Amino acid sequence: MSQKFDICVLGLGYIGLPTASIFATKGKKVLGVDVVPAVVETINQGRIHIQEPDLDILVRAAVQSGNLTAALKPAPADTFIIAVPTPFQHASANYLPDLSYVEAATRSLAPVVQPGNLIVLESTSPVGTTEQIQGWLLDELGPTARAEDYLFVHCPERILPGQMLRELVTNDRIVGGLSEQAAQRAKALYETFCTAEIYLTDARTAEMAKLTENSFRDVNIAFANELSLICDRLGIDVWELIRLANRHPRVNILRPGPGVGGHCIAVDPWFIVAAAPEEARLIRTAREVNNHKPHHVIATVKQKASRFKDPVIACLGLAFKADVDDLRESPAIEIVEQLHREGVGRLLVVEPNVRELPQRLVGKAEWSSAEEALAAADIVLVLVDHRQFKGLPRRLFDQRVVIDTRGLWS
Ligand code: SAJ
Repeated sequence: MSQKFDICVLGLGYIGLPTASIFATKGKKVLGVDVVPAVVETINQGRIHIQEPDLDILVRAAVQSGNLTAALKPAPADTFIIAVPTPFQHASANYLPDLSYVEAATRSLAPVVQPGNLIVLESTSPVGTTEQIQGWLLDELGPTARAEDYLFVHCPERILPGQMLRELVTNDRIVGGLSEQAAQRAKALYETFCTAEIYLTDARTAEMAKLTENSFRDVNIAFANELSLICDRLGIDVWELIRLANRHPRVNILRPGPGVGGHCIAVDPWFIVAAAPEEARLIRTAREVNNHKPHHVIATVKQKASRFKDPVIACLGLAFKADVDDLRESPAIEIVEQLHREGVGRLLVVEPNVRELPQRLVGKAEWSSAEEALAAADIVLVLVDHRQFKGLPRRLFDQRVVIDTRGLWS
């Protein structure tokens, strides 16, 4: 590919794809790169492989304008944006961050990068990663390459799944540069579509800011989840309790749930814990409290189910939160799977935002409509507070044992 692009975005997932598309609709020539051929093909047809309200319209517009093309390999560009996953290794590896995708994406730039290029890390990353990508790139370019010839910044995304396209434009952004010049260049670039404030800082502070935001939310959800356990023990309605406590002018308790899902809040705090294990005691404990919550829900269901001979359990919702179809790291799926493993009863699953039973639950649970599941159920387990469930007539829940992990009607 000989054409020179304004921007080359590596990773066409939940962050890379909207970012590449919005730049393209603002007139930038964008190359989107993904290692999965089916993703590249889908996007080049103007279609999408992930679900997010209105993303299909944006991508179609970007591709039809001729400004967005997808490919398997990067090509020369003024700016490279890295938006690949940064998962963590599981408990056995002490939840250490896995930077292999960031490293591979960075090294793949070596054949095309030119002095003067800006390299932006958007992926949520442990403190020090922007310095590391500089190191990997220079290593790949060889001994003649000079660090000062390339500009590096971290510009974390903060968009909320379900509201991504609005938040992409209206959220304030933080740009942390390895140099002032790099940060200024990135600011000018993001002003192409971002209408909010763009704050400049150094790369390490920007990395930590992103991790801090998600840890703040995790700690606050853990407080709500812990309250729900305490209330279960003391026979208090946690939703009523929180509603009343929140009438205090300086109290704003979040909502308990079946656990914390998604691929951000349940992951990012571990990056802080891994970097400062002795200091990050509250952050670690919050993670543990939230990780424990699905087990509490399972124990509650088992206890209620023991009253029935052949219990039928209607499980309402599989997504990781309300009104999205994203099933990744969803506590609801973990709970349904474990209920099956423990043989707790017949499991009827309802998920209005997904077309069929996810592969992981095939043979373990039955796909059902809300009406059928509620008619057949002895126990109704509310796992997600989707708007479709809020609209169900209350009489359908009468005579059932209801375990409402989300406070559907609160
Ligand atoms: N949850 C609760 N109780 C609550 C709020 C959330 O149990 O009161 C649960 C949700 O059900 C879900 C999980 O927490 O399982 C996470 O949901 P969320 O809506 O809090 O956050 P995400 O993961 O969709 O998006 C977060 C956002 N971060 C913050 O709000 C600080 C978003 O702005 C980030 O861009 C995103 O992480 C990310 O990509 O890092």
